[in-house]
Amino acid sequence: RLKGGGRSYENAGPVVKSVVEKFRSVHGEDPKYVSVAPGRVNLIGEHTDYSQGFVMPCAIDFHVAASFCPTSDNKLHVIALDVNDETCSIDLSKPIERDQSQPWSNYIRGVCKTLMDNGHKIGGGKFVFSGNVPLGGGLSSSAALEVCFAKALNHAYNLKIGGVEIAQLSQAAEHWVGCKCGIMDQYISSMGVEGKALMIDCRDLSAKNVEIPKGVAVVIVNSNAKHELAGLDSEYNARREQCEQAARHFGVSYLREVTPEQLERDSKELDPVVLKRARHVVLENDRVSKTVEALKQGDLKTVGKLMLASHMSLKNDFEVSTPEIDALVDIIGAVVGEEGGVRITGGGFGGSVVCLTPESKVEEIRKAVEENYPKRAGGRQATFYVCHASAGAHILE
Ligand code: GAF
Repeated sequence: RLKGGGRSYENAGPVVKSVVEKFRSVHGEDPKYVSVAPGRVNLIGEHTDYSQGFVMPCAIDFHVAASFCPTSDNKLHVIALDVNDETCSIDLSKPIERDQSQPWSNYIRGVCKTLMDNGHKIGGGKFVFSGNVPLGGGLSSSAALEVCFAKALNHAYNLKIGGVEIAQLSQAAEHWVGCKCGIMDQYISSMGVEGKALMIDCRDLSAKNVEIPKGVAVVIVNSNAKHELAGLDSEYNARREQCEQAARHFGVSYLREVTPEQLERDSKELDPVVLKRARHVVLENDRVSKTVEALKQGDLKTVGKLMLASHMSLKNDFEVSTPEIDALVDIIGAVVGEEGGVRITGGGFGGSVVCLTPESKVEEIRKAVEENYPKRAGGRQATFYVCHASAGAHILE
């Protein structure tokens, strides 16, 4: 059994191989399991999840993997291959605190804490992590890390936690680290379906599979420009507070309850900035439902219009875009024309755009980006991925 050959992780890709090999070289034995959790790209429905609205992401073929073996003590020993093999030890019999000298470890600590706070009995283990989700690319590397680890502990300690609850606990871990995110990223990382996007209702946490029409490519272009501002989390949290303020104004718990008609009718007294945020959320929810319908009909022209409207709303009303992202939307939009669409994806303040396009246009888009983006982004190059909608988190033995 320890010879390897029969194990499903032996046939997996390079990230899994690297965590298995590292585990062997450090611990002198095979890991028992490997946990894998993907990043995501959101096709439409941005900054709506924490207002209990609709989102439509798919999991992507970039992931975080952890090789691991449970131990009989109360200590976690964790190696981060991508952070110069940094190691952290967590003693589960002591209170769990954040460690700002190893920011990556806080996601691990946060997952331990939320699992234990919710009554789940976990014990020690040896873990090696690595991943290929581009950091800072707006593709949810932190959610992939949390979900990967929660899934691993769930398996190691037979906790019997379902996929949606794995997502909720991972979201709570992210809150503990400092970003008051919605549920989208952890949900899709845990629950993603091979070959499909999911339309998630962030109120009842149900999801419907959405087919990506045949011959349509999902292209991600990373601007490679991060805008730290006063700290990304604080900008994000400020947007969330503004949405909550707007909900209070309309007398509802979440903006999901507000219709476009009510927005129009009852917003006279609302602070103008808060009104812009609310308008984005209310109309974006509507766009998600319309996009699902248009995709079902294979109507890429309508999908493209909705994606552009989403982008403009995130730029002008929600104010989370950047000049580099806007440049990518212009450059790609000019090639795609009416045959697809492009928009900012993820939380914003940098990161990536997502484009739905006929496969036949992918190379033309790549060329246009290579040629024109550096001119508009101070010499910066973008990174181009054609991605495949992938399955959610899983365990390899
Ligand atoms: C980030 C958050 F983590 C998500 O919950 C979501 O709000 C997204 O930004 C914006 O749609 O990825």
